[in-house]
Amino acid sequence: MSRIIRVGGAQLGPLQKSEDRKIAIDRMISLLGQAHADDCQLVVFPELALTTFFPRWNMDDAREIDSYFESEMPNEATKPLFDRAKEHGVAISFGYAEIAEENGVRHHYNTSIIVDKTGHIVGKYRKTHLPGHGEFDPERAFQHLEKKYFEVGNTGFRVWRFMDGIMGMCICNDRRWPETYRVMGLQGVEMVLLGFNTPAANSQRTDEPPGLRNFHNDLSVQAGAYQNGTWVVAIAKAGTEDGHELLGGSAIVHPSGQIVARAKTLDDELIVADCDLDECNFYKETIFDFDRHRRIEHYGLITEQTGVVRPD
Ligand code: CDT
Repeated sequence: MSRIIRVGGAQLGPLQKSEDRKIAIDRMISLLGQAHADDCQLVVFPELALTTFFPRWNMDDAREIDSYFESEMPNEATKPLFDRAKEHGVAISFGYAEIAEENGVRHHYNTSIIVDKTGHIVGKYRKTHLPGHGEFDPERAFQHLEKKYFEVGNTGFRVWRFMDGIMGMCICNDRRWPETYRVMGLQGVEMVLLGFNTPAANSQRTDEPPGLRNFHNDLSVQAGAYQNGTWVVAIAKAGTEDGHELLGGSAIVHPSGQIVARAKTLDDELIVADCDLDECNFYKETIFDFDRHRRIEHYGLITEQTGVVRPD
């Protein structure tokens, strides 16, 4: 039985602060339509797809902050996207800012979901590695306040049996950490869906050479794919939002680590690849056959210790 999934990576161009959910959803529906016309079975959208990348703004008013969050999914704004995906029989994945009520307490998470072709949410992931800082930082060229607006996710890196394969998710900064992929790799992951919003400049090193941010993006997703024998679908929100540039470079990465589809613009753009999940097998059964080659007796520090402890 063939396990080829035609995947659409739906990069989004910029969303300005003044633009509402309807603008985002209309554009997502348009990309979904292109993907359906191209016979895609799964369409992956970016992190925080429904709004501008709001962690660049320092806000203290709780109502203003919450205006970027969704407390239900689907909701009035996103239902047309769910309906259209169901109508097309296409599965989707996208990120959004989530308010979750757990044991009577409200929590704020940076979340992404997998929605099957019948419109049901079958997987939810809450971002683990929150980058940036928790308070306004005047030393930075611009703010990245994810630690202020989000709590560390409580889902961990789960995987789901989905579309005849094993799928996982991570979000943006998670892609830079090898542990992210390895925890999913240990559960047999065959495709990692991930969205990102990456500022094109380094707020703490504005003289960084051009291209280095793109290089680090590629390095992270290509290494994660190869070292775990998995497809990685890495999709950006790109372009200039209220004067702040975000990287593009959305890519679909083969389990060999090679990029098989790549966005060329910083705007709404669909990239497509036929992803054969069986192509993971060679890597999982040879060089990265974990069962034969991993040496966990030497890996204890990875879970026992967070920061660096140098020798005396
Ligand atoms: N959204 C997100 O996680 N962005 C981070 C920026 C890090 S710089 C503070 C990323 O890893 O791309």
